[in-house]
Parts: sequence; C-alpha cells; structure tokens
Amino acid sequence: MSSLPISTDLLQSHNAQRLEALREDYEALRRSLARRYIDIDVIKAKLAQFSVALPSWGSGRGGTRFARFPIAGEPTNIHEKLADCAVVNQLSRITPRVSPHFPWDHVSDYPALRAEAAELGLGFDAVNSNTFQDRPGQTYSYRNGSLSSTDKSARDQAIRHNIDCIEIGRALGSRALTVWIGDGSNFPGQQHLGAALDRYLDSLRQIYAALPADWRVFLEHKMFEPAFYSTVIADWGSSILAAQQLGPKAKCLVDLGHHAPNVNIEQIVARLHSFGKLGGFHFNDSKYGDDDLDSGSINPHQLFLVFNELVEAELNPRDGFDPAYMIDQSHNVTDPIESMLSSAEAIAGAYTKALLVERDSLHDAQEENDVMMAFQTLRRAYRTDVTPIVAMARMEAGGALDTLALYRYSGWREQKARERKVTGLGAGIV
Ligand code: LRH
Ligand code: MN
Repeated sequence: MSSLPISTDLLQSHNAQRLEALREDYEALRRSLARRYIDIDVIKAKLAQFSVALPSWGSGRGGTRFARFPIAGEPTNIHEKLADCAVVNQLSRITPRVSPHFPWDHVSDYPALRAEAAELGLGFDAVNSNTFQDRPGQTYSYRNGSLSSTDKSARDQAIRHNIDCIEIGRALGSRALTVWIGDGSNFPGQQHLGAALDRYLDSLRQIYAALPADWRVFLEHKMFEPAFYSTVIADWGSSILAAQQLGPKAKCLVDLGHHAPNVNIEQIVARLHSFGKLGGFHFNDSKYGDDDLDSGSINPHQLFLVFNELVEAELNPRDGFDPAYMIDQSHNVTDPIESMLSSAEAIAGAYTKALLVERDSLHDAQEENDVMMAFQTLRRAYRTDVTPIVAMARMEAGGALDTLALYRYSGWREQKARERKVTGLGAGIV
C-alpha cells in the first residue's frame, strides 16, 4: 500500500499538537470507567476490530427529485470516488472497504480497479445491482418492475444483470450481492400482490443459484419509494420469508431509513438475528422517509440501541454472526467527505457506547423485571462521552485526531476543484 491521499507529515504534526489533550481525556475516562469495572483498553481493542464500508455513490453530491446541487471538485467517476473514499479511510481508519454500484461504477478492467483500490488502502464490500433505472440502449424497460415484472424478458434481463454483478464482484474480491428493487405499484389493483412476490422469488432463485459457495445475497426491504401504494419487498417480514425460501446464503439487509417513522428497528435487528438471517446494514438517519441523512445526525439514541442489539447478537451468535456494515447516505447539502467522516465517527461512537453496557447487570435487572435499573444501565453507557476512546483507537491506527479539521486544512476539495471536471446540475441520486 503506498499512495495515501493526505501527506503523512501533515497528519503527524496535526496529531502531535493534540496528543497531550487526548491523553488527559483518555486517562480521565479510564479512571471513571474503572469505577464501573470496565477496562478502557479492552473496549479500545474491540473497537479497533470494527469497520464500516463506504457507498461509492456517497462520495458525490446526492439530490432529490427536485434538484441536485453539485460542488466543485466532486468525483465524476469510480476512480475519483475511490480517491475520496481513501481520504475518509486515511483520516478515520475505520472505512477500509467501498460498496460499489453497477452500472454507475462500470469500468472495462475490474482486476485493475481492484489493484487501484488496494493501492489506496481500500477493498470492496458487497456489490449493488441496479434494476430500478433504465439505462441508455437497454432492451427491456423496468418501468413495470424488474425481478417481479410481468414481462419475462424484463425479468430475465434483470436476472442477467444481477449475475453479471456477481461476476464483477468476484473480480473485485467482494463476497456479497445486495439486491434492492423498487418494484411495486402506485394504484390499488395495479398489481397482483401475490403473483408479484412469486415472480420475485422465481427470479431470486436463479440469482441465488449463480452465487459462489462463499458468497451471500442480501435482500434489502423498503416500505415505499419509488412505488407509493405497494412495494414487493416492503418490510422485514417479506424479506426474512423470502430469505428463508431461498436458502442459507440469503440474508436480510436493514437500511435504517426504509421503515416508517418510530418503527422499533432495534427489535427488527434482534428478530433477524434470532433466525440467523441478519446479513447487513445500510447506516443512515431519517426523520420522515428514506431521507438518507448522516448516521446519528437525527436519532443517535436509535443508532446506539441498534448497536446494543448487535453486541447482544455477537455474544449469542445464531448461524454465525458476520453482518456487513455499510453506510448508505445521500449528501445533498454537505461536502460528502465531511459527511462520511462525521458518520463514521457517529457509528464508531454508537458501537463503543454499546460495548460499555454492563451486560450482566442489565441481564440481571431484565430477569428480575427491575425496569428502572435495566433502563439506567443502558442509559449510563449511552451518556458516556466515548470520544477519547474513538480518537485514541483512530490515532493508533494511523488516523487523524480531528478528522474534519485536518481534511479542511489539507485543501483536498479545493485541489480537486482545480483538477476535476465540473459536474452538471440535475436531479436524483446520480
Ligand atoms: C434504496 C437504496 C439502495 C441503493 C440505493 C442507492 O433506497 O437504499 O440500497 O441501491 O438506495
Ligand atoms: Mn440502502
């Protein structure tokens, strides 16, 4: 691994100015956690094993159906997206993988792309297929659906595309395919709800049959959008039943934004785990719909409660425990790199707080129905400022103590604004 995007001298002098203050905070937290019989170094060591993948599409500006407002120097192709993701990983040290999306990230030489990413210290996580958009020159339209379409030619085309994504993923060193489809209806009566699911399952069986032995397929449910009356895989129930129908390599992916407001997502996580079907996550945050806002920016307590269930699941594995952690956000008003740095920190923080939960006291209080003590045990962990642990782990892994400050000081975006093509106005996600 050689060419890291930000100068290591700059990073080292940045950290040197902040190290003393961090040590003070870390030692103070060590003493306070020790009074709870928690060894801060054990927590830091566990955090050092944690990582989350970045969405290639998250490195560009996102938009809504109303508008997309580009920023100067944003990436215009997968090569520039990887360079920006490498900045996030170099400074945060917990985002060593990128989840690509096809055909958005199509290139002619995938082994070369894999080597290029490795040169930047990056690997590839789950690949994402796309049968929710028609592309120029496409033979059959997905306007009436893709894997569940009544049109067999459109279904076969969508199945072929997913199998092509598996082939691309193998060349990139990925070991999972994420399948999210927008298939559904806007009017009552428009679609035969049962038949649509049957067609979806028949298509997924053909994709499942093409999976290499060590691969998984992640089914991503979503309540609505782009369909606004019914969605073929609208909730975790449809997703887990489909995954059980398909077989052991099929798992469920939880995108936090794909649920109605106030849905208890942490319980969905616990349920999927109970049945050995918890495959992965798309972390983001939302207040209303699939807002794809920065993780932990709206409801950091929910993110903590999700990780609390993940720590419980880790302690009590069902059919193994190896969820794929990925970010899936749309950065409409911030510098995408800054949002991914801030989100990576929020996710690391939520996991660290969940590691601080005194599990034995919690389980005892739960068994004894000591409601207040159970709640207060969780709350004690949640209100702990874990910033010194996250920062110490990041620094020891070669990252920056203040990622946003160093990113801005590096002038990366200004430099890229001089180098990269200007991207057009427009609408939508890409
Ligand atoms: C659908 C979704 C899916 C991706 C897309 C970019 O809302 O969450 O995971 O394919 O966003
Ligand atoms: Mn998603």
